[in-house]
Amino acid sequence: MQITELETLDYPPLTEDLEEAKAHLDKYGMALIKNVLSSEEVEEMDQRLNEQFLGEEKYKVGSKVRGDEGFGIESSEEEKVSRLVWNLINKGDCFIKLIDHPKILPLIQHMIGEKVCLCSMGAHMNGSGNERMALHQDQWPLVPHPMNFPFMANVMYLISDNSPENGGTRLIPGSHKWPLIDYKTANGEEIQEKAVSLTAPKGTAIVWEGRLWHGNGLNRSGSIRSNISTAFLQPWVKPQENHQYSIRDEVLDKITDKQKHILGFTPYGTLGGHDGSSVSPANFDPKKESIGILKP
Ligand SMILES: O=C(O)CCC(=O)C(=O)O
Repeated sequence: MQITELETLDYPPLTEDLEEAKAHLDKYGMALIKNVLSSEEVEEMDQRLNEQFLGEEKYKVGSKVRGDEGFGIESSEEEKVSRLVWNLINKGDCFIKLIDHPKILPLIQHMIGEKVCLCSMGAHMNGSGNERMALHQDQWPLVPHPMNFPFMANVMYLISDNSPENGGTRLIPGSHKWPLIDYKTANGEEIQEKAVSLTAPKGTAIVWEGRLWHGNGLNRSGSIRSNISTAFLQPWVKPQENHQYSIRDEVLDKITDKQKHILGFTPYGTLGGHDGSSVSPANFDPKKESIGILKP
């Protein structure tokens, strides 16, 4: 297969129509959903993210990156202008609604099926002066053998306007239907050229399936570009974030039963339960209820 034979499409138009968005996902492997977040929601999330960025900076926690670490390139502390602010569920009530956003969840289910599990939720806060991350497929590194069906899907909520100037997300529409290509080929010049930063206003959500090639762009705008990634899996795959372990107690009280299902607090068939999955773990307290050594 020649690289020139790999079909690419232009970005689909923004839409607010659910059925049109599903058709875009099938054709392009992605959809751009307009006005998913209101300006008040965007402002609240933006404020919280900027505060968290500085807080993680102050306490020297979290992930500081330049962007090109996936190529094995090392950079100095000063060059690491971006932050990945992980596990937002613990970092502000405003993010909890993204676990099952009603305008987005049906699109995720369209791609990977009715039962979904949250892989992780984190902000990509790309600083000006960053480097481009390697183009990748989200689901590719997760399994020992590439599987050519979508078992993962991602959403990026735009908290900043995205444009080529501030390193808007770069995706290759149509690449979900490409034959399997290796990481090195995908990051060669010919394919890199096909991945262009999109232009879309804050409040938009980019939704894509796990086989679509994508990455971030170069931010040279002088300001941070923040997008929130909320990735989902079919429930048989181990998620990036172990939510049962990492969600703080005070946050757990604010989470609905439906959200707990998506966070993996319930078994899937015979998988992921406890004590043989015989107990519904939705309100299970692992410290009190696991059966230990018993004697007659
Ligand atoms: O920050 C971006 O624009 C892209 C992030 C990304 O590639 C991802 O979340 O998989």
